[in-house]
Amino acid sequence: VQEAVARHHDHAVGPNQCCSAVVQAVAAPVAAVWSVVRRFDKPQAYKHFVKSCSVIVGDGDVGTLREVRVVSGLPAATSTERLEILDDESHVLSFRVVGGEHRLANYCSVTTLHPVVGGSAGGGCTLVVESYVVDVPPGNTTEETRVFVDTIVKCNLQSLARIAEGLVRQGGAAAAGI
Ligand code: A8S
Repeated sequence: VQEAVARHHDHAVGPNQCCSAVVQAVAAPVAAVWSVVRRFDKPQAYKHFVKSCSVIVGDGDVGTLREVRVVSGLPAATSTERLEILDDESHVLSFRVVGGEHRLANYCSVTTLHPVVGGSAGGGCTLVVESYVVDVPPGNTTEETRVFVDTIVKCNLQSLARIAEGLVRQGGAAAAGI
């Protein structure tokens, strides 16, 4: 796990940028978690801050562009995002923010899934690692930016855990895509 995490989460961080990572344990096998994460066209399946999402170009492969509408109450309205990496073998997804009405310019994240050996759940457990790099918005500090984005990412990953664990409870291996 260490080696895979080091390889995928080593971001180049510019002078006015902020970088961080969030780790979430999920009591569901990698295949179940990946079935939710890999759907670049459906971030609203687990990201509660996403109101709706439409694909602008692409078929869900690398290069696909999506426009996300954000729920009210956040300092944001829309975000245009490009799929950079989708690796079904290594379970790596990365996207980059290329536009939209929000304050997180040049946001780029990488999400990787790692099987936990000897996990307690019958079908296995998963460690999700999500790291990001983003420009520090004018008027904010690096620390403020990290707290804001870490909070969003933590919410997303906790929701992802609940949904993947629910898939396994509901339909067992078949629903989990194993
Ligand atoms: C993600 C992660 C993040 C999304 C952020 C950090 C965002 O969608 C929200 C609020 C903002 O202010 C920026 O994986 C932006 O989606 C919820 C619109 C990009």
